[in-house]
Amino acid sequence: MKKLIYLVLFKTALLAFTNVSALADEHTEGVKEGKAIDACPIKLKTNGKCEGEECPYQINLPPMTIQLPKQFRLIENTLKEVKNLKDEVNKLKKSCQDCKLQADDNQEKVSTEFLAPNREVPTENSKIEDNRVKELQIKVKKLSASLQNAKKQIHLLQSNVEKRSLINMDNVQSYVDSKVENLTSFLEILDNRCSSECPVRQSSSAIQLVQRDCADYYTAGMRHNGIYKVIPDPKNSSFEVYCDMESMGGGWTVLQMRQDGSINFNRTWNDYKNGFGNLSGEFWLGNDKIHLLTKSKDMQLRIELEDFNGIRQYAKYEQFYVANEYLKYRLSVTGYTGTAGDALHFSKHYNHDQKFFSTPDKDNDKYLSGNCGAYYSSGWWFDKCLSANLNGKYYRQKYKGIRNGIFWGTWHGVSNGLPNGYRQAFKQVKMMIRPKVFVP
Ligand SMILES: [Ca+2]
Repeated sequence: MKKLIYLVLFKTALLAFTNVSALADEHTEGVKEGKAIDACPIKLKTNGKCEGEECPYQINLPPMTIQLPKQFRLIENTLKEVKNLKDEVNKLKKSCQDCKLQADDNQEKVSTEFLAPNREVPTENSKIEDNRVKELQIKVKKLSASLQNAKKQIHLLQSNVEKRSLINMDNVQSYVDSKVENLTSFLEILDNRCSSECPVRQSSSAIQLVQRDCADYYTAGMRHNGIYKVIPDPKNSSFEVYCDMESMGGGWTVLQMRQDGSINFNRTWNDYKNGFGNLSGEFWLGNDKIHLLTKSKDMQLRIELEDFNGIRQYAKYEQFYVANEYLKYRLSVTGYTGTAGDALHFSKHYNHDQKFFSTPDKDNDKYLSGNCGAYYSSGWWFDKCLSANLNGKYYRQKYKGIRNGIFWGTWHGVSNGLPNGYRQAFKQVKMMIRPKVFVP
């Protein structure tokens, strides 16, 4: 019964094969002839012994070629592409792995360089690394603390050095000043001793005729304004001065006069030392002469000012003295009274008292960044730089720009400023001295 079933199955398979073959033959003419040459290549034979009714059979089929539709070509190409892609992916995968290995290597190197001197025992290694990191952290903290400390020390030293240099400069300056003053007073004592003890000079009638300043002439009866010859110091030669015998009781020796701008006051140290201008017009008497006049007697100073609105005011100082050239003609001025205001002692930062004389060619001022004399085109006892300057440029009307004109910082309206940035100008300025003890 089973044999019959197998036979039917075999026949069906053979029929199916024949059908397929026929189908194939319809499409390919060339193959038809080749198939005719190999006649009946299908073989069926028994294979081994039968066991009961069941017998094994073996069927041999010839090699088979099946023509597939065109679309299968696409599948082939796709398969090729898939293969190529697979290769690419594999390559990339490998190179990625290489990269990762390299990266890991580097990381390891870096970490070992800084943290792990001992690589043999990884477990102990990490502990050692931790300790070393802690040590380093402590060291860094210590170093930063000592750096902070050093920085503080440097700042302290710097400020000390600055203080010391300032103190030293002041010390040196005051030391030199005091020495020169001692010498000056010693010379004066010698002078006085000589004039009192020297019989020749005492008997000289010429000395009694000497007028030391305009006050002496006034006392001697002279009442006219004009030029007189004075000898404030017997050791020095005589020189001419302009005497104001009419203003404010008379007896005034005039040190400076501005009235028309005819004389240029932008002058050198030597010009201010010796004096310049015209005694009957505008002039500066000269610092050496002013020194001698203020040295011979205690002098008071009177400053008279008049602006172009016809306003006249004055400033009077009870004590006025100008030191010698060695002391850079240092100004001593105190005891203000008057109407014009105390511009010589304007403020803590602008104070002309005890200041040296400066000129455009000689910087003795307190202004560290430059020369006030050059900046304000005149000689004066500049501070840093000025609240008063009677030797400034003579402007015939209010002016703009640098305040290099004749200036008096306490003049009415000066602190508020003129409209449009204009500056005050002065028509007339006069500086004159008279002995404190003078009685008109
Ligand atoms: Ca200066």
